[in-house]
Amino acid sequence: MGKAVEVEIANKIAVFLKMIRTNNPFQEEFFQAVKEVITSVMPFALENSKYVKYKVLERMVEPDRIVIFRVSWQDDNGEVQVNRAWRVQFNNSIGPYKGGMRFHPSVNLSILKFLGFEQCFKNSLTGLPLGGAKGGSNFDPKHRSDAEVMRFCHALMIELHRHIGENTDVPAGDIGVGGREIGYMFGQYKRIVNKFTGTITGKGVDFGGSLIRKEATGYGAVYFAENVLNFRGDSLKGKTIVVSGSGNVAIYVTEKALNLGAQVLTLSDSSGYIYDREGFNEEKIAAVKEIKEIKRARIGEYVKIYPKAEFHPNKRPWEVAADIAIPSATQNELDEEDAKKLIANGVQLVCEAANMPVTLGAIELFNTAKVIFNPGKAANAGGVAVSGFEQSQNSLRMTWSAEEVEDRLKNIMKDIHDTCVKFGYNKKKSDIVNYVDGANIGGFVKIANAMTTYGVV
Ligand code: NDP
Ligand code: 2IT
Repeated sequence: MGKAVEVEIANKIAVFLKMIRTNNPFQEEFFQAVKEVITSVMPFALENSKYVKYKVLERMVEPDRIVIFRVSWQDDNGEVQVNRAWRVQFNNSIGPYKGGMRFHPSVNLSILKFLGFEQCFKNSLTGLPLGGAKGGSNFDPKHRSDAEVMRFCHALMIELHRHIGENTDVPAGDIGVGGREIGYMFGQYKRIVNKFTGTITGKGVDFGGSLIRKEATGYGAVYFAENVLNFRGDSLKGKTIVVSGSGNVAIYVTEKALNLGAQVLTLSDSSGYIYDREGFNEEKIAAVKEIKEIKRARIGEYVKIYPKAEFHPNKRPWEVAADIAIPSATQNELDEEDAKKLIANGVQLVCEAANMPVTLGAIELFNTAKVIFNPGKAANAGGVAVSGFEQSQNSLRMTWSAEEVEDRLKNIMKDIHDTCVKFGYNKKKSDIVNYVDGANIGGFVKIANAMTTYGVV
C-alpha cells in the first residue's frame, strides 16, 4: 500500500470517528468498540465500491432501534423500586436479533450499544443466521432475595415481551443473568404470550435448554486458544493461565483449560483475586462453583477452604506471571499498566473470554510486543453459537446429546479461527496473525453483503 493511500485511509477513519463522537456524546464504550472495528474494516471497505456507495459502515453503526423502559417492582419490605431497562436491536440483516441481557448497576446505553454492536460481528462469525442485539438493566441482583429477583424479572418481561419473539429477537444471559433470571423471565414470557417457543436461550435443560450452553462460552474460548496455539505448532498442554472473574464464563474457562492440560492460577471477582499456585483441579473448581453459584458469596471465601492459596483484596490478577491471560469478567478490566506487567512476565497469548476486557492502549502494547491477542468477538462466540443450537433444537422439537453439541461447538470455534486467519494473516506485514483485523473483517462481510443486497434500508 502506497503512502498516499495510507494517508487517505487514515483521514477517512478520522472523519468517521469524529462523526461517531458528535452523534453519540458521552458514549465512551461504544466509541471504543466502533474505533476498533472501523480501523480494521475501513481499508477493506474502501476497496469495494458497493460498500462505499451504499454507506454500509455509516448504516452499521446506527442501531435498527432501541427500546427504553421503566421497570417498577416491590422489594421484600414492600418498598417500590424503579429501574431502567433497554433492548438495543442493532442489526437483523442476517437473522433475528440475538444477544444477552445484562443486570448490573453500571449498565447504561453506551455499554449496551458497544455490546450490541460487537454482537453483530460475533454472531456473523459463528456462520449461523443470527442478527445482533443486547439488553439489560441497571438492576443489581447482588444482595437481593430470590423473590425480589423474581418480581424484577417478571416486571421487566411485562414490557420486554412485546419486542421479542422466536423469529424477532431472542435474548439470553450475560453478567448478572444466569439460570435463575432466565427461568423467571422465560416463565413470565410463556405466561404472557400463551405459547411455548424458543424465544429465550440459556433455559434449563428440563424446559427446552441446550446441553453445554452453560459451559459453552468458557469451553469455546479455550478451544479458540487451543486453535491459535496449534496454528503455531504449539498447544495448551503444560501452559499456565491467569483468569479473571469467577462467574459463568471464568468457571468453564478454568474447567476446559484443566481438561486440555493447562493450569489456571487465578480467579477473581469485584472484591479481589485468588492465587492458587498449584492450579485449580476438579475439586477446587467445584468449591468455586459452590461459593459463587450456590452461596452467591465473595471469592475470598476460597482461602478459608484452601489456606495455601492467597487472596489479594481489591487487586486484579494481571500481576501474576503466566504464559496466557484469559480475561473473563468485564469490559476494560485490563489496561496499559496491566499489559506492561504481563509482557514483563513473558505472556505469549491474551485471549478475551469477556467482551472488550482489554483497553485499546493495552492491545497496542501487546501488538508491539508481538504477544498474540484474540478479541472477544471471535474467542467468546461459543456461547451465542450454542444459543443458536438451542434455537435450532427448539424449532426441531429435538434434544441433541452433550457430545453432539460440544462437537458442533468445537467445529465452529475452529471455523472462526480459520476465518480470522483468512482475513487477518498478511505475511508481508507481519509473521503473526492479526486476529482483530481477521475477526472484524470476517464478521463484516456477510452483514455488508446482505445490507447492499437489500438496497437502501
Ligand atoms: P457472571 O455474572 O456470571 O460473572 C461475572 C464475573 O465478573 C463475576 O466474577 C463478577 O464479580 C465479575 N465482574 C462483573 N462486573 C465487574 C466489575 N465491574 N469489576 C470487576 N469484576 C466484575 O457473568 P458472565 O461470566 O456470564 O460474563 C463475564 C463476561 O463474559 C462479560 O464480559 C460478558 O459480557 C461476557 N460473555 C458472556 C457470555 C455468556 O454466555 N454468559 C457469552 C459471551 C461473553 P462479582 O461477582 O463481584 O460481580
Ligand atoms: O455476549 C454474548 O455473546 C452473550 N452474552 C451470549 C449471547 C447469547 O445470545 O447467547
